[in-house]
Amino acid sequence: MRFDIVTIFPEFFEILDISLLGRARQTGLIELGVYNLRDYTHDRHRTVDDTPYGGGAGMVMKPEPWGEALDEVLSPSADPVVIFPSPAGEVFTQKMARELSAEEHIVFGCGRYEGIDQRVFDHTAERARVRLVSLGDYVLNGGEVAVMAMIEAIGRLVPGVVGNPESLVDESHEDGLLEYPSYTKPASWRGHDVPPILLSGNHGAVDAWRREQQVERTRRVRPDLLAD
Ligand code: JEW
Repeated sequence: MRFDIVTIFPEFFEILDISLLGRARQTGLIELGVYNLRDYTHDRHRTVDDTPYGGGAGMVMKPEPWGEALDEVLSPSADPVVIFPSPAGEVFTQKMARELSAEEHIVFGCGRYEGIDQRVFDHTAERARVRLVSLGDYVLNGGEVAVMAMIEAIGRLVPGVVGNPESLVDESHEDGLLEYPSYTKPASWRGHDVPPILLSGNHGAVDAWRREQQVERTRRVRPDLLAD
């Protein structure tokens, strides 16, 4: 899997060198490229934004630097997916992360200000599979934080990146339910005891209890997940 990121804040992604995916990068399972959008400008001030046609508050990202940056990042690629984080996109889910983990090349375009000139999406869609993706129904200041979250969610599903593949199937959202509560030693801590069933050694009873906890938790906190 190769991830490429176009951003005006390339330093933001330096943390990826030492996080979970750092190991997967050393082994070649995941490749990462980070591109500074300002490197694709030609004026003294390296301008990436301008005032919106039609008026209104704030600034919009100019199309030309995006065009040149994406020309370079997309050029070696057979069948890339280009993801633009956007509050107006489809909501990112575990299902989407699972699907994207099978891709060979994902390019992320990080907007700032009030967003990117619409023609960048339209033009890129003529050369690649473009998706506008929202991390959730709240407004961030730009796409960088959303891209970090998506890379972590997608990258850990790439075969070989997370140590034990069985630990992945048990997780929240993989089966449409929230996770069951977890406990470790000591068995009693500050007056709070581990549920005795977990100390019983009865694996069938433990599995049933955990499933019951998942359903109860999901019904209480996220009834919307049970609806579908
Ligand atoms: C998000 C990218 C780029 C994603 C999620 N666009 C826009 C916009 C912004 C502020 C006010 C109005 C529109 C900031 N912004 C982004 C926000 C992604 C950009 C600029 C984003 N929330 N916010 N899930």
